[in-house]
Amino acid sequence: MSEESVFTKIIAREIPAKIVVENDRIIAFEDISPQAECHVLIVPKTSEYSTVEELAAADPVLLGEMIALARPIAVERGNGDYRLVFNTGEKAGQTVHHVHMHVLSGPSLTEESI
Ligand code: D5M
Repeated sequence: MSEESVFTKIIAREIPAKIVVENDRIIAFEDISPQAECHVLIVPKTSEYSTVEELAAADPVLLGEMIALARPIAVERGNGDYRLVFNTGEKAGQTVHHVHMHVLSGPSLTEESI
């Protein structure tokens, strides 16, 4: 990656974020623009991967570790059920090119909402 992403700056504590959970490989923090009562981003600390398909091909275990964090976050901050979103590519709305998983949970999620 040529330029540091905003997430790399959060990981380095160069800019603030509301951190939810962190371990040696992953950080999770509140989305700055929440789309549900619970909206947390789960982000691998490495900046090697821009998209979920790159991550899945290179390190599926890390992807699994990210997914495993979703349930406890949704239980603690939402209603227990959750939606995972990986926007992949600019035409799908990806604005930060450091792979990240949106965890959405709460009563505003409906079958109709995206
Ligand atoms: O999602 C990128 C997401 O990143 C979007 O929902 C806003 C969020 N974002 C951007 N900057 C910050 C900071 N500084 N803190 C927390 N959340 C942030 P995408 O899938 O790329 O559209």
